Amino acid sequence: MFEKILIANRGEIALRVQRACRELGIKTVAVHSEADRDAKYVKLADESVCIGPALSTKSYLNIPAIISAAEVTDAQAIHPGYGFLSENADFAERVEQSGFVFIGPRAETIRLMGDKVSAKDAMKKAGVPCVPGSDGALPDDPAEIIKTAKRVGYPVIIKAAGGGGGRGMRVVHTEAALLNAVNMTRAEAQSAFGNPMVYMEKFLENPRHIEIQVLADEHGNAVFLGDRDCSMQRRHQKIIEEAPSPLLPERLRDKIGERCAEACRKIKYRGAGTFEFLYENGEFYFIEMNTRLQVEHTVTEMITGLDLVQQQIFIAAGEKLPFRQRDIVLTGHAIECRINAEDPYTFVPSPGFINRFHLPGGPGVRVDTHVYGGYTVPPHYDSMIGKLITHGATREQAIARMRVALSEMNVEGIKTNTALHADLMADLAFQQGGTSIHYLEQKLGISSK
Ligand code: MV4
Repeated sequence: MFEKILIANRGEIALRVQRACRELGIKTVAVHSEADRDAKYVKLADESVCIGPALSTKSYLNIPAIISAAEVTDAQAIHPGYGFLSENADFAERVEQSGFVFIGPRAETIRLMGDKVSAKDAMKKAGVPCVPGSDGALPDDPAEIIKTAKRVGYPVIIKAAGGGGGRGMRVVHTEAALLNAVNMTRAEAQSAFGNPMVYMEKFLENPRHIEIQVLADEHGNAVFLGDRDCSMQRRHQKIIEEAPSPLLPERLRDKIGERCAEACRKIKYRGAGTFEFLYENGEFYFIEMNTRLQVEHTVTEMITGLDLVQQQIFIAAGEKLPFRQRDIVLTGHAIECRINAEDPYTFVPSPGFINRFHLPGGPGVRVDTHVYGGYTVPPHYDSMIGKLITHGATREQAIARMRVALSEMNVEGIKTNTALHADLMADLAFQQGGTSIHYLEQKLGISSK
């Protein structure tokens, strides 16, 4: 097992990884920007290294600075968290070339999944159901593009191979608009991702976003850890996630989960991963695979009783998964509310000094945060300051616990989105479950783009 791990991230996930290490008796190295110098989680780490100024590109995205920090502290492995360099194949490669273990999939797997065309192709071949569409990237020939759209059927969506997470997409409703949309998406893809490749899919009008969590080791073992519903989102920012997905028949969950685990075995996946699907009319359609730990891994932890960060570490150390699929039991229901430093209705960020910070507690309540009274939320990074997670025997109980937890939570000095979460816990459609990816934007009265 590793003796020392460097955590190449900040905020709540840096603290989350640190806790997992400390439980295992592994020493931690925190890296931080000048803006995060005084954060408590930096002081809590066994060692810390300043890797640059506040601007992410000069610190948390600064590959040479992070590798130097691992060298001077003699760390053996690097955990990338989520965001920043977590899905950067070049970073994973340079970490390994420098003699450290990257806690995540092999660089070539990250690269495969980073290109959405090659990811979809690999998953199709591995037996995962995909959205009907073009066979790979669209060709240049306009006649071929028109033919493909006719076969797929309007509306279609044009997506950039280098995109993902909602960047570089365009919906097309008529043949008249097709070629222009393809050209525009290509041009944007070229300038945003340096890759003009685009592909076409049938546009699903009102799906839910359901994802499957997997773990796979280097010895050919893979399991799925149930599913999560992440449909409650605005402008591709998830705000509430839950596990399991409401109103999803158990038979369908097991069937799609087994397909994902089998795909992991086929592509020799290693580490934690997430298969993202659109779910509509009882069918799953693969869209992307995430090769990192996700923000919402916590709801899976609550219903499985597993520590996903520790499992990542065991896998990276070359161990075998300590369980089989039949050992994975999903218990109760968990909900996560992302607590953001922002106005609850305009979504304008609200960084600054927090003079009072009171956390909820009680049975089935978990809070993952690096924040405390007296902390200043820096303006340079993502506005998420923590995650409030509740677990209950039923979805109703998890919602009731969330309602109470939100009422106890008190953050003074900055605005947070807790009022929006309280509104959603009281929302009848949310309570019934199964709302689509468009529900929140419709409720807030804004268009989906
Ligand atoms: C789609 C889609 C409808 N049909 N693909 C947006 C993020 C990216 N991961 C994929 N996205 C979508 N792909 C087809 N064929 C609708 C979306 C989409 C979406 C997906 C998941 C969560 C939120 C979303 C919000 C708007 C659009």
